[in-house]
Amino acid sequence: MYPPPPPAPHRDFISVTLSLGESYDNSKSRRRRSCWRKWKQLSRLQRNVILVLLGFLIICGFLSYLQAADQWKGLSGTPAEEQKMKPEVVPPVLPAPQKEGAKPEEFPAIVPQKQQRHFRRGPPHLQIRPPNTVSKEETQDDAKEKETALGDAQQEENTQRTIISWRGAVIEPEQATELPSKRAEASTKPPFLAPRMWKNPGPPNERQKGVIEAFLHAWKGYRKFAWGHDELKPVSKTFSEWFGLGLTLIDALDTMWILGLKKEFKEARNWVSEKLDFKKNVDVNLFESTIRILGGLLSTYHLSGDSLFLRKAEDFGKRLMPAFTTPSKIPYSDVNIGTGFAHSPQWTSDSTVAEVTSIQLEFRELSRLTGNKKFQEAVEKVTMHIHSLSGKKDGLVPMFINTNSGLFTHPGVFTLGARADSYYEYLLKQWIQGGKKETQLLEDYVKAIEGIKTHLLRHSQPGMLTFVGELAHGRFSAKMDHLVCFLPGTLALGVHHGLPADHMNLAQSLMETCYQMNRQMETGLSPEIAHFNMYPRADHKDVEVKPADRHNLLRPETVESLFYLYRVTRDRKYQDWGWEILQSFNKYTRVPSGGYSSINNVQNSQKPDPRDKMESFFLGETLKYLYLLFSDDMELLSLDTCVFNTEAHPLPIWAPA
Ligand code: DMJ
Repeated sequence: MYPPPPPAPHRDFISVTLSLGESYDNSKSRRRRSCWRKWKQLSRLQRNVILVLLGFLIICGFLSYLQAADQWKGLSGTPAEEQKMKPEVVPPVLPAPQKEGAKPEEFPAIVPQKQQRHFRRGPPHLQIRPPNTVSKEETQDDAKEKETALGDAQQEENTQRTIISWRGAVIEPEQATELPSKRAEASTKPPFLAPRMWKNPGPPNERQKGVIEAFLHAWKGYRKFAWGHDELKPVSKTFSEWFGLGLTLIDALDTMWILGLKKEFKEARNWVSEKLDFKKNVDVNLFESTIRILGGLLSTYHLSGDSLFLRKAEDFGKRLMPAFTTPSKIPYSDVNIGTGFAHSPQWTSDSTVAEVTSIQLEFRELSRLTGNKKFQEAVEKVTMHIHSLSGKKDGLVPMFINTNSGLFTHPGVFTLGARADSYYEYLLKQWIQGGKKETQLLEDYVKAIEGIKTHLLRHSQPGMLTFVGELAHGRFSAKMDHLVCFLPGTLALGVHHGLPADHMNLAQSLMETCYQMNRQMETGLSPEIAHFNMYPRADHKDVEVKPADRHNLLRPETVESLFYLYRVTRDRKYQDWGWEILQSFNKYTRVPSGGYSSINNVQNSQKPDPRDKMESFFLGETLKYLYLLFSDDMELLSLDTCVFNTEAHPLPIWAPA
């Protein structure tokens, strides 16, 4: 046999036992079975102890579930899961909308909400969400919310706009598409008071038509030779600049609205929309720009409902705020609206008392409309400060105040004319604006009127005209600025709002005097300053004028007071006096090519000598008051719903009595 076959290799075997039909089973049933086996192996005692423990744990769990559910309900009224999903609350940017007539101290304070705590478990770093992601998400959500809010606000505002009509004509929504600042809008809608302040009047009467004709003549000159500039120089057919902000145009906006000059208003509105830019390196006088520009924009907003004017007013108001950054908080006289640099005049660190106390109506209203309290706070600090300041004489204030020390300077000189006049006017008007609640303003006003009676009131010879003179270090001067002729109107306004009847007697006597200051001049127009004759002399008249004071700047004060006197007494003589004055303006100050000019000599009807300047207040105030004086409609800008600022711009009374 061939060699034998090699031995079979040695093989190792692993024995694997497969139990067929019985696979690896970790199923619940198997686990249950083995648990059951173990349970069975326990003694009876062990089993009972476990059962008791289990029962106890179940009861505890159920009770704590009930308690937690109650707490969640109490907190949110929403299920706990929903509560977890809520985004974090963002602190409010502005206070909630204010109620009309709310006192400043009643305004809700801005209380930033506490950041919610995170109750997630884990190491601290896990609790901090990545800032980018969070802010992005939140910003998007916020943006969406704001968009919706703005949309709603705009829709509602548009609805309101369609209610406002121009003498019956519905205002086109496209005239008023711009919104006030997003900040103001997103959190509080401006309380829109035009419907209360402004009701469409009937057609103008003959005298009112005379005013419209005068306005259109003045506007013709401004439009042709000075469009978009501050003042018309009607004789030289050019313009002059003061602030470079279209002063006459802004001052005249609400007059055009009131006179029903739709075409002119629309054209001026377009200029404001397209050309008026406050981003300008220019110094403005705080007082003059507040009463004319801020006041003009605010009242035009109220009359027209066009939020363009509110947006502009807010922008301008913010640019004026640096004026208040003085050590005493008494504002500087001037501020650069482009750079924010505020300062006193070069020769002094004083401000004028009338100037720092006659910006309150406008700033307070701006705060009410925008929800931004800083405007109101700044001006009310000034009011409070002057209220408690020593150096007054029975309520009469000196003319200057220092911006560093906050003290009156040049004490001992008292006048109702330039540099002090509108201090008295704004005491009363703020009291009216605020709904007659700020009694300290009223007290200061009433006290001052008593001070006037005691120290400044005299009678002239031979006509016994009552006039308001001046006091300088105990010496009386029989000098009265035409500016003082605001006083009869202010006194009458006070009486209309419930002040003592003897104020009305004084108002009527002073009104007569102011009329005579016009009447006794050859031109029928008042000089800038009059001197009264106090001693009986055969060849002397009651009113005398010095050569340096014979000019007339087309000022409004006499016709302003005539308006109030007529509203309060309904005595037609006041309308007639106003009509005479309008005739005189037409005869001696009208420039044929367009516009009216201030004149140098009210005592020479042959040669009144034009000064070649039409002040913005001729359109803002003088013609407006004449138009209102000639109206028999007491509801036309009623004294019960609005208060005129010192530049004749009507602002709403917050809570009429
Ligand atoms: C206007 O600017 C205001 O009426 C101000 O109060 C005084 N001066 C002029 C008008 O005369």
